Amino acid sequence: MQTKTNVLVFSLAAILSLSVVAMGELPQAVADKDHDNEDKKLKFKKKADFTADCYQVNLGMGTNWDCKASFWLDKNGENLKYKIQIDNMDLTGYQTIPHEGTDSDNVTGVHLHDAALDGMPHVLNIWKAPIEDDAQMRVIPALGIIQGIYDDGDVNPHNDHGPTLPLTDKIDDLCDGKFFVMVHNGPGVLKGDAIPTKQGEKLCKKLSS
Ligand SMILES: [Cu+2]
Repeated sequence: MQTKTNVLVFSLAAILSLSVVAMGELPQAVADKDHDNEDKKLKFKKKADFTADCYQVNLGMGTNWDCKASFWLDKNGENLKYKIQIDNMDLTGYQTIPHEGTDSDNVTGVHLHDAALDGMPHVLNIWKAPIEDDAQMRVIPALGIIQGIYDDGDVNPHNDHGPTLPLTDKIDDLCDGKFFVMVHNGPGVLKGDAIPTKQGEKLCKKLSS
């Protein structure tokens, strides 16, 4: 039979051991929160470092096709996380009803381009044609979302339409607002310039110093 003292001692011991467990686990919990990316142990801020609002650059496109994108650069300038939201176009299958006067609203390719380079070639091939180079790329077709992380591991020097280039060689162009996302549909193209936010400007300053 337990005495009152025994119960008290037992309770104190239990509370102390729980506290020790909680204190021991706290740093791990913080670390997990910082590294909540499934694919890579990276820390990205909540707010974006670059944002892009798309506009139509070719005639003959569906009037309500649109996209926007957010980008996050890690503090070492080695990984660029992106999230592209495409509206009223199909990534796979038939998520939207084709609009009258347009043959198709299917996306044929999504890329990052660099306006500082001759001929504005690709820096990253994201989706469909000519190739998908980002190992972390994920698509949620029903929501029109493409996301991933661009890093130097994605480099693909194949020589046809556009190679994927090392991100770390192009950070200055990115920081200068020269990167843009393109969503292709045959002759139609949506274009969105990745413009640094205040937070992105600060990070770019740090990286260039
Ligand atoms: Cu393109």
